[in-house]
Amino acid sequence: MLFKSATALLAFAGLVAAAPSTELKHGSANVTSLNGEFLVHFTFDKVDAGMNITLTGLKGLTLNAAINKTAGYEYHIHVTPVGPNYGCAATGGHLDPFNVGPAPCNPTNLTSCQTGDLSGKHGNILPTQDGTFPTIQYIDTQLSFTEPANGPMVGRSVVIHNNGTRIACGDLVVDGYTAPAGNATTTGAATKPTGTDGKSSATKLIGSVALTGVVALFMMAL
Ligand SMILES: [Cu+2]
Repeated sequence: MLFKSATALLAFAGLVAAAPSTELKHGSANVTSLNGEFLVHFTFDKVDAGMNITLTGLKGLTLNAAINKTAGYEYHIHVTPVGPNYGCAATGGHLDPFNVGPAPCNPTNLTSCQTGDLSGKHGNILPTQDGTFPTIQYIDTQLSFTEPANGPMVGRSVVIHNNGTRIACGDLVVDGYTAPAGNATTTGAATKPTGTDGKSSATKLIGSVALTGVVALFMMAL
């Protein structure tokens, strides 16, 4: 009888432990401008080595528009979302949770690079005659949807520059993440997202309480 209820409890614990997790795995950004003259689509996928990033140039990054034709276009993750009417100024500075500052990024020494300085680490977008380019793909080893606690990727934006000027921007939308109400971040030192953590911690707590009960019942049965 006792063993029977322990089995039932174990089955219950298994069900609780199997509750769906809300791990953040994928994000994307449509980086554009108010008049739609520029459009680059970004994707961000969590992988073991960091963040797998792709860029597809759909429109506008032309040789003709590039002020510095050999340097091309810089682009970064900025700390805050895009403002009304594609106000790229509202996006604040670069994501820089380790306070590296604006010194030039040396891609062979990542400690010299701001976390959000994607073009500093991986190279500028080179302009093309018609302004489109096929998918560029790389893995960034510094970026994470959840770390560091004071500067993860959630709630950010992506901005493309032409010789310094912000020409296009878009919110970095992370699947499964909802910004905590009233948490308008204005610096790189963002608070840790709490949108999904609370739920998963509660689930884990219920799971461990149930397991503790099972262990106690087994010990009584012995
Ligand atoms: Cu920027």
